[in-house]
Amino acid sequence: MKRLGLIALLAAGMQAQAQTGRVNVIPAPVQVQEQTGQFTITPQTAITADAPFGEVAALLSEHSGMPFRKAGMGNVRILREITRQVADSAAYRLLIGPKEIRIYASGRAGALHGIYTLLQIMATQPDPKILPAVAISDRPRFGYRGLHLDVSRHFFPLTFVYKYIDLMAMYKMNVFHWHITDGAGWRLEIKKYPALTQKAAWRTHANYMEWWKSPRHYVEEGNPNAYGGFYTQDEARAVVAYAARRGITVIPEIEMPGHSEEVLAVYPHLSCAGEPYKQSEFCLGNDSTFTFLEDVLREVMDIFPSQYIHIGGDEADKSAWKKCPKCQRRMKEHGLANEEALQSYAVKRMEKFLIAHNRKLMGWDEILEGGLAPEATVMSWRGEKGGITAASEGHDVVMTPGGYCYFDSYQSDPSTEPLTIGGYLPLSKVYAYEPIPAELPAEKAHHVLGAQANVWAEYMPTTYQVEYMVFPRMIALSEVLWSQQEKRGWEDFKTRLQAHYRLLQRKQVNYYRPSWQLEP
Ligand code: TNX
Repeated sequence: MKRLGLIALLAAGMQAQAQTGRVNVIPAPVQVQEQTGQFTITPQTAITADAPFGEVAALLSEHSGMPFRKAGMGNVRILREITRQVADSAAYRLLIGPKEIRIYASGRAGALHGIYTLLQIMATQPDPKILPAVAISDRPRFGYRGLHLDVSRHFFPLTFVYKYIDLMAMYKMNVFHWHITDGAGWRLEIKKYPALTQKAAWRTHANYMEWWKSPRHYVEEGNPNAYGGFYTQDEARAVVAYAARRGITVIPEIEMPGHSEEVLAVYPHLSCAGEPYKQSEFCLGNDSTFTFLEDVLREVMDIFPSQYIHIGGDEADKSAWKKCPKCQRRMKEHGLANEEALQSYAVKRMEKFLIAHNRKLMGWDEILEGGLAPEATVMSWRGEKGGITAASEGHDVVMTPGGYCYFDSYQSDPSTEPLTIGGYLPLSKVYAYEPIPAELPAEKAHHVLGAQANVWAEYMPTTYQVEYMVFPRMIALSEVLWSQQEKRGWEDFKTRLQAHYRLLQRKQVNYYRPSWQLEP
């Protein structure tokens, strides 16, 4: 009996040992030293923090269930340390030992990154209460690590926006680009222009692909056949605060001059023809257009404290301006040689307005055409060319080239996948992306702030589908953007990723399960 008891005890010990897996952090930290031993979370485990990190500690407590003790000793400690190792305010050190967990950071961003690494280790372990001992030192490579969401083509509820932000934070993504307006529906309450949400947010078909082929009709909110929705200003403010608490900046995008059918449907006097459904672009010869846009941006800036305001600028069809006497008059008046120059005039005018309000303009790479606004930041989406040009001219750039960053494309053999807009972007290709183009002179490389994946929702009618398209590709992008180049390795990433499927399952994410045999 006695011997059996000993064997049982040994077996139990071995089992506990076997339950501790490897440390599988994504994005890969600068340094990971795995050690022997483990930390076991018990009901006695508690968090304490140096004064500047009280809020970070509260967040860790909310996500982990471990209590936060404002005064007194806890064995999970978030400490302010100003040494060379964590001089960068986004850097941190995380030490998991048998008796204590310690996070060191010099700034709030670093402390947040530390707690997310800890939460990730918990969520990827077989038993989230038994953590392997480890010493991690870490800091980011790029300062802009973005993910976008189109809520116009299909509307996604607030609860999903929160989930999206939570998942971004888990992978240290730090910019949420919220595409809140487009031809398929306006999604933000604007007090001065109520028709934008009483009508331009509601259309006749739930499915975008059916709707855009039919005469484009918007209906009043409350119509029994209306599909759509919008966020109130209070809701958008709550999203901004929720994201900020997790280290994420929300950049709003208000589309202009193109992709604006929904506005012109309810305020037709802002189009060249003065009629709805005739064109997608604002009339740029009309002063009311600028009044409208400035009024809208004033309310937008009041909600979103981000340094950048994204004004779109993509895919404007210039033919209506060619036929419009007001646009032609404006061109003459300002010596603008063609319609591209007219668009450039409008973008520069918006930039002046934003700068006067202490903000910066960001736009899609079409804003290069006809001359870039003096301080604009360019989002390079039609390949890397626009980004290279802008950075060479000394402008800041965010890379989002379609071939690497468009998560609306197929991630596997199309015959086995739900319908998408097209293109092929397997996980391995996202992982292979290098945001600094080889052609860019080295002394201009600092203009590449980072990169972003775009999630256009034409073919994503549900949040379930959005999750499927974003995961695990966003996880690969997070490593591209955060990890030092020499720390990146596809085989090692794939091994670590296996443990992250556990995290995605625990968070009820509908991710795509890659079939490695099919991957090139
Ligand atoms: C181009 S990317 C667009 C979007 C579409 C997307 C589909 C960009 C600036 N404009 O309006 O949704 O392609 O991939």
